[in-house]
Amino acid sequence: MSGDISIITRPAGAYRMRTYLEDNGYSIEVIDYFHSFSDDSLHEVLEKYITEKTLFVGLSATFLLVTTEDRALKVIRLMQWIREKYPHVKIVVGGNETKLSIHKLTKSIVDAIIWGFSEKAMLHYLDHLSGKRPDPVQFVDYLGFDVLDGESGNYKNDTSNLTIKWKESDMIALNYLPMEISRGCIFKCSFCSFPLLGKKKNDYIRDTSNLADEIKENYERWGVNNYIFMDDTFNDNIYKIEQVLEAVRISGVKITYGVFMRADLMAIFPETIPMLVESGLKTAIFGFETLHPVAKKAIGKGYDSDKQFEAIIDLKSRADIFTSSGFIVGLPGEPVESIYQTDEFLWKNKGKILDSWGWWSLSIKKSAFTRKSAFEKDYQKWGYTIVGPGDRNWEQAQKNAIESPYELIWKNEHMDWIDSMKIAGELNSKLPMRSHDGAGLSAWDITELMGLGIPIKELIDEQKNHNRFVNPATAKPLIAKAVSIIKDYITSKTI
Ligand code: B12
Ligand code: SF4
Repeated sequence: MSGDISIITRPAGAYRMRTYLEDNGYSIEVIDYFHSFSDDSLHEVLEKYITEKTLFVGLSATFLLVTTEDRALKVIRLMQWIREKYPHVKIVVGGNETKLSIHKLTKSIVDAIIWGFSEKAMLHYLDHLSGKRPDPVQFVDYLGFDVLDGESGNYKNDTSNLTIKWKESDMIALNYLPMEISRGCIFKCSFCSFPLLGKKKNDYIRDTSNLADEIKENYERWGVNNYIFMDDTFNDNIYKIEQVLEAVRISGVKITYGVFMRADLMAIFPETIPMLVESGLKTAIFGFETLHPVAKKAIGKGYDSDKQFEAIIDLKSRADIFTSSGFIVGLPGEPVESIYQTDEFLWKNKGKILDSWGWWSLSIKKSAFTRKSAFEKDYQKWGYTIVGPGDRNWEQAQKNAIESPYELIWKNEHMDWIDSMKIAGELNSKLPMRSHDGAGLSAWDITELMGLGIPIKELIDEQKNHNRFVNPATAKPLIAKAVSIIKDYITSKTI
């Protein structure tokens, strides 16, 4: 076993796919914490589960950010091993499109790539492989791979049912699970490349009863009532919040959750604030990105900042809710001084408006098959020129823990990509790091730490009074317990 156990959080994608495929007659084994297994343990696990009937081994790439050579090579080694030992098994890469995760893969070890939400597309692929369906999936050649956009053509997924069925053999001993609420976002901010942007208001929202059933089942079977909600912009629709509140009521379970949302929508629809509180919101992650008037307008988030702050203060006055936001360095029209001014403002109001925040350098990806932001499609229009590929500064990028090989080095009137990384790194270095593993700041850790049993009030107070996420005395034994649960999970998969 390798010692790389740093992330307690787990992704939803593979579990959602398993639930869907098993509902359609297939049997799927999910091996989570892939990065924490040694090569030998991974071989043992695969030897245990792969039989002559096995159709495919899938790699879920949504969060498989292969930011180091080590991790990239681990993936390659595994795939080569599968290819040689089990030539009858297809190797499929899926999940949300990422160049980062496939940059070392070759066509000889990957049979297919299926990007994005893809329940229906994957079912078609398997039905053909297993002989249930004569017509094959129509892949497109992209960078030498057979690739399919999982949301294209007839593959639109039915999102009224987004159930994830957890099993005894999954690691459900921690009170912390992801749950899908809806897909897509009604907005189309110009830097954003989330899937299904600009959707119609009530598209891709799951049914209230379907959500209520999952909340109830997870509580009754596993004692879980603390969630991270999978939703790009939770409050982009009042109807959706009403439905979630209703689902929580029907389930009879008091839940807590963390989620992405927008503060301008709370200001415009103040009636949603008590609803958010009542439904169990505990960690709100806002996407301010900038406070600069020109940059705000350029990205499509131009609403009055003061009104947004008032809405957050209102939200915080009603319950213990941890608030945070991401900010981007390098947006159109924003000079360097403005970024430092924003940071100063955030520190001055720390705990009053935002409890924490993070700075990111603006990313302009080289290319993408399924998703491109407006900036990526037409960067000149926004005042950017491209100076070169990101790989040139791989070492620097690694130092800043930024996954660069598929980034472009951009330049605008105020800075270039390297400057923006440096500024983001400098500003983030003043913020508390996750004390248990030294990893970067993330408000999602708050939800995770709540799942370990640390009360939200303590987490907010620690952050405010000591500028640290957790009191090490409280957290250490809990984190040790979590790590031992993960280790037990790994052992359980190999024996
Ligand atoms: C919630 C979320 C988070 C949460 C995750 C919490 C958690 N435990 O899961 C937090 C805030 C922690 C987070 C962090 C980050 N995130 Co994020 N996040 C999301 C978000 C909004 C939802 C993800 C999700 O679970 N969706 C629901 C599941 C069901 O969808 P899914 O994973 O895509 O799975 C579906 C399909 O892809 C498919 N599938 C999945 N696996 C497989 C495997 C096979 C073989 C097949 C065939 C299909 C398949 O089946 C599922 C059903 O269709 C997405 C945007 C989005 N709308 O997807 C961004 C997103 C995944 N995040 C993104 C990024 C960049 C990050 C960060 C790197 C940000 C940062 N710089 O720190 C970090 C990385 C964290 C890490 N340690 O790896 C990018 C990923 C881009 C990429 N892959 O390169 C996305 C797509 C947003 C974007 N910019 O477009 N994120
Ligand atoms: S940045 Fe947020 S609000 Fe804007 S389009 Fe992306 S998910 Fe939607």
